[in-house]
Amino acid sequence: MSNYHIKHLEEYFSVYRKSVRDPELFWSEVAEEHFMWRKKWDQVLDWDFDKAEISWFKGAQLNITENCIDRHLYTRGNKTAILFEPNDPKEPAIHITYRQLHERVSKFANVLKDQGIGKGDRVCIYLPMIPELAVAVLACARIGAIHSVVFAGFSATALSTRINDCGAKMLITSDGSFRGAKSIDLKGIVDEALEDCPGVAAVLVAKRTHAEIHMEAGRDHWLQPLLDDAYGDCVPEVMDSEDPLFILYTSGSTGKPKGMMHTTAGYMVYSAYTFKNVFQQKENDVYWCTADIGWITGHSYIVYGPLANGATTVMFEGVPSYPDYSRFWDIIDKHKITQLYTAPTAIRALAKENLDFVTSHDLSSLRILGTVGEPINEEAWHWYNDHIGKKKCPIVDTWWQTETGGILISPIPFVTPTIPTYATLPMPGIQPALMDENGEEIKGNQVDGRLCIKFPWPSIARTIWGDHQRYKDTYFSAFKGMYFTGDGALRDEVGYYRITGRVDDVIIVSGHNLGTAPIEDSINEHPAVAESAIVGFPHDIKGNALYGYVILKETGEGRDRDNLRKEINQVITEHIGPIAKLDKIQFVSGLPKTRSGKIMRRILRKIASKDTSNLGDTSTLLNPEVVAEIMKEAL
Ligand code: 7RM
Repeated sequence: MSNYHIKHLEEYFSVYRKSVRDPELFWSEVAEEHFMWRKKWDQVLDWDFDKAEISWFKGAQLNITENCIDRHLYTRGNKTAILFEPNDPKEPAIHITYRQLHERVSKFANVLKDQGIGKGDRVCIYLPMIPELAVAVLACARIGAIHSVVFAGFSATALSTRINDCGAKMLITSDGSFRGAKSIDLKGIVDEALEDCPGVAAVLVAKRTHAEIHMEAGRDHWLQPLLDDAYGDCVPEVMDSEDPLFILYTSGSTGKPKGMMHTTAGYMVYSAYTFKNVFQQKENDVYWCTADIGWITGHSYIVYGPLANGATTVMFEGVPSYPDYSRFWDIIDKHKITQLYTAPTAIRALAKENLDFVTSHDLSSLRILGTVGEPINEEAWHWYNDHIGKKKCPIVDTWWQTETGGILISPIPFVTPTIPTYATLPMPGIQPALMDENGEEIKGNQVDGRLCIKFPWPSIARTIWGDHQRYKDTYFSAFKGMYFTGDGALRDEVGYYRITGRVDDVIIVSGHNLGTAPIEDSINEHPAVAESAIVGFPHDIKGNALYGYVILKETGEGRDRDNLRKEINQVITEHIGPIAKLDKIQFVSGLPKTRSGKIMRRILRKIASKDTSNLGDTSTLLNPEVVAEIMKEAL
């Protein structure tokens, strides 16, 4: 039996039991079996959830890039590590082998050193999805600098807030970026942001769009000439297991963004372990995660997890709609992708388009499909299953968070039987608990509650950068001795988990707890509905009533609105019951979304409650124009 790679359901159960019975033995075996250590640990785990203190593999020494790159050179030197697919399909794709990656990362690392960056320094990376982004991340890790990647769709204010919060002294960026037919003046945004960032002494600028940009003398340096002059080998910095690897910001429900800090050894072990199992990776696979490296999904499942396993990982610069809506399917066909990992929001957007975009491409290379980021509704699940996987590819609905570093609940494909909308079973080492409002654990099956995790796993975030108290308050105070996820979940009769959404999205109507996700699911079953979002608003008698924002498909556009409203409520009544009927239904052309594709319900709640004097922080909004439209037509 291998702890590292699970291939049968019985094996899953026995590995899982072992991981709970003796977590330290389990994780130490996984860590021994598959990674390269400069020095082994003295203690596997030390933890205290009350103080929010966790360390794994204490006393061990390693460098994560040795695990992700160097050790593959003997066996996979000429294998593609990173396959870069540019925004413009007419531009050639670039295959970067492990050997080339080694050289590029080494050179970049030497450039960082020449610029005075060393172990423990924070380096902010604000780059589009070009190879330099992955290389910069790895170069930081090579020399022990702490990277903080900021998604290149964020505004100047969002960027400067993050730079200042983590105290970055260097910024790595590019002249501009391509997104579909648009090119974006990234450096202009950087210049604006840096007006408020006195701590940034140097900016390295990669060339991508070749746009004319301002270069601040003494501060800004073109990257390429520095790389050309750099030495192609860089001795990796020997890091302690608990040395910080990166800081990644995630928005809280209130207040400023939280800089989640992840450390070296535990993060490496867990991201690699879950990648191997959740994607059942084989040597000749071509794996594609469509996320941006600016999110945790990109960190763990484009860069670190795949590379630690010697996989080929695709980096796509563009968008699903350019040059047309067949781009994803075109890339799968072109590169013979074996695993596709994407977000429900992308699936819904693509499912709205003509099916010819899909059927004109050969998708037979696909073996496994994945989703992440939000609950997937049944309709989208079936579309993905029928039209993309041709009913042959298991769908892994992976539940996790920036804070968890890796996937916590997910089917293992070809091992765990899947059910639409269920993330199914915990990964080995993960001990979920459902809690009630009184802080008691709800035992048994066919129950729902607040989702907590009872025991640490290797890649749990160690703190919020600069604010350990907030880390403790946010995650370890709601339920004593537990990590609180902020999500609600139900456990069905066989013990499968279904994530029902953020618990702050639960609406109590006439004393009934209603999750927004199941209502949205049922509305989306209506043939004329493309997408929807439900929020609560105050109601004299019921306490709260439901307000639905609904995007229609083209086929619904010409129809009588009041009839549609009746039909939608009829569908809800059928699926959930009359209690979940909507008091108000507003038809909209879009929903306010964050740049990572999550609906900003806070704004929708305010509009529904006619409380629009202060919408709060909207700086992470992808489509602010839609907010104005919704407000104007609010009911
Ligand atoms: C990986 C990521 C975390 C929040 C999380 C959930 C929601 C993520 C799923 C999901 C239902 C899923 N990190 N979420 N995955 N909900 N099913 N498979 O998304 O920090 O950006 O977001 O996303 O609410 O708490 S994140």
